[in-house]
Amino acid sequence: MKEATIRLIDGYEFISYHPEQFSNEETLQHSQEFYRWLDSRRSVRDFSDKPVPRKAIENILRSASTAPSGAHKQPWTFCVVADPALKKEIRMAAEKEEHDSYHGRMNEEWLQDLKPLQTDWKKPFLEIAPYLIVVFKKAYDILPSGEKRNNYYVSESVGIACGFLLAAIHKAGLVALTHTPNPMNFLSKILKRPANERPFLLIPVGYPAKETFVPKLKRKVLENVVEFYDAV
Ligand code: IYR
Repeated sequence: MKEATIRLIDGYEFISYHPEQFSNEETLQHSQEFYRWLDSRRSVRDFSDKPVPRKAIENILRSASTAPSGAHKQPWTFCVVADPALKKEIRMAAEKEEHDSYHGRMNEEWLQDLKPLQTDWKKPFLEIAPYLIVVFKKAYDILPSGEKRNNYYVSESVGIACGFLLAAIHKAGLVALTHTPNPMNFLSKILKRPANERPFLLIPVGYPAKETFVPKLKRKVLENVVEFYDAV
């Protein structure tokens, strides 16, 4: 490993960066292996109640918090809910909203689009999964003095952090669901979050149930999601 050196630029400390480098062949191999591994991740709705080590959750959240963010503000709070009474409260509130969504708030096209997933308003996984990670985005920061400070590209930043979070969960052999009860403001109330935080995603985490089935989905092929602009 090359030793890191410090350089002062306009009074700010920079550190030399030496990311791992591979041969072209190794680069190809690593990219393929990573794709295959990431492609094996699936959203899961059937959880086991088997306990998950708290330290694993802490490491997963450390990974999520390495995500790039606007002006490096890291505008996120991950609330980790393990208390059964709180999980029950969240389930009740989510199901109330979801019931109304499935019975009138979502239009026919939306309901048809969800048919292959076979979801409904009932969310038992919110009580079964050992942990609920409730992700909040921070529209702005509040300094200890009470002064407000701006955050930038907040949704982009928190979205990327959630991507890292899901990858870290997968790496640990755990499963998750990116759940979006709508509206989500009940989460701010139940978890008593400050005014600068808005709920972003509700992510139950745990081991999969003994028997877990997921929809047999096909992912779009590269040609349908990528446009290359090569020299002609
Ligand atoms: N929030 C509802 C509905 C739902 C919406 C989408 I878009 C999904 O991909 C899946 C579900 C629910 O969680 O059931």
